[in-house]
Amino acid sequence: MDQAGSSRESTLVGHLTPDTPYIVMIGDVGTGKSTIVEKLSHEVGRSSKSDLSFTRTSEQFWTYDSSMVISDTPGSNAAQDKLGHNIHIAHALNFNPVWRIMIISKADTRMDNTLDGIRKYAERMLDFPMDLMGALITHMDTVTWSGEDFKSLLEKELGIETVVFSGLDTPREILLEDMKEICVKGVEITIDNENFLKVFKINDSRLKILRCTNREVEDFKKNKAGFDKQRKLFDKENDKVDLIFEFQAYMRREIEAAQRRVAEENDFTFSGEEGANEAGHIANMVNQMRVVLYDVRVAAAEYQSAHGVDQARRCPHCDLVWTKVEGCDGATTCGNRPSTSLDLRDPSFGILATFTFERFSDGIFSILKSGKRNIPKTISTDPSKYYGCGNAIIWNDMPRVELPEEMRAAIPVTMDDNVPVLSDNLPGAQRFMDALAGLLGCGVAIKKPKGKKNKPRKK
Ligand SMILES: Nc1nc2c(ncn2[C@@H]2O[C@H](COP(=O)(O)OP(=O)(O)OP(=O)(O)O)[C@@H](O)[C@H]2O)c(=O)[nH]1
Ligand SMILES: [Mg+2]
Repeated sequence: MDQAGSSRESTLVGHLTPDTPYIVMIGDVGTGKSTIVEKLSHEVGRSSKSDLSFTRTSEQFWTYDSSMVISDTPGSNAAQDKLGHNIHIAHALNFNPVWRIMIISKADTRMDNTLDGIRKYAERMLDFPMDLMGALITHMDTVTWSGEDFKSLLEKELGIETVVFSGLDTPREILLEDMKEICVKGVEITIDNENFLKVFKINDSRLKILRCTNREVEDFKKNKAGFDKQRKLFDKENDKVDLIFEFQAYMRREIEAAQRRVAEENDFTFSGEEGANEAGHIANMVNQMRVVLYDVRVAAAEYQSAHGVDQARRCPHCDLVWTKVEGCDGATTCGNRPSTSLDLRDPSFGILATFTFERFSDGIFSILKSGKRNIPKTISTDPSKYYGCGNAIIWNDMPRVELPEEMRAAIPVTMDDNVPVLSDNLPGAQRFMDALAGLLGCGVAIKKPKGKKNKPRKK
């Protein structure tokens, strides 16, 4: 690994507090991040026609009217030193409470390509509050489609409503006004060695390795498809409930096994010059598998939902969506859990069926009911296993949310699944994670408590 952390001191001069609106721009190399920063601040000489990644560190600048701070960052997809570039982006996100993450994408003749430039970042940041994400489309002077056309596509496809457009001829006053309008509230973001590889893609495109990880992802998807087909054959409700929970556990073990296979097949050591790239390939595979696992968790949440749940409401503090399964309509805290395990079974039900899952080389997926085991009758009281920000909420005052039928669940389903993207059990992986912690400035390999959220700060 290189010394990417060495220049993380900000050059920002002036009085910055957690209440200062702070915007971080992220995006591909050459999309126009530095051009925006130059326009909004007193800086010159940051943008370039260079055919390689030009900005190599993150730096923060006051806007020319001193109303907010904006961070320029390196392109996340740089061909050289992807790790170093992305460490710098992480530093920019950790620097101060973030009022908006602006994903920069270059306007292309095809709107789809412009949208993809936003999508690939937004998908990796699903754990951040949705209203923190915004899009900034540059190069609008080079296309014929209108901002309105793109805005509706962005909203429909990604659910992102905040978008700013810019071209070379956009006056700095207009751009500044637009940026001020999109500032809502500061959110503390922590990028540490636990979530870094979930948020940033640092692998190259070496085909041999990609072929290997793609095959694992395909197999993983086939397991899910096989499971979906087979589980219809079980008609007892209790079995269906157990089955889906056990399948989740099986899929988690499969993710770890796939990591081992890929590491062995490609002689990964997670050290030396290739270390970061190797970790990036494993993370890239696991992140794709997590999306499949998310579907399984949504199905599990459906089963957990109590009958009669017909409403979902959003916590005004952290934006988690909850459904009320018991209790009154008054005050509670975000994250308060039901008193007993709520699923389709009788609450006194204490036996879980045990299943064995297997996928044969001919692609056939099998589920065998292989026994029974006891489970605790009540859910865990360990607060670290809870979701929610812990702030006071009043059910009746919480904004209603329209959820699609399949998302009506008694528990919130987030991408925060605690699946390690680089298993500790891989030889050399722990050393890599320690070094990553050092580069991020965490000092030691810290473990973020399970369920800890990036908390919004009150205005
Ligand atoms: N036509 C046009 N050119 C632009 C626009 N924004 C930026 N450019 C040009 O695009 C090139 C790259 O711009 P930069 O601002 O350096 O891009 P960057 O995202 O900071 O690039 P890296 O630092 O390498 O990641 C420069 O030649 C800019 O003049 C725009 O809106 N329209
Ligand atoms: Mg730049």
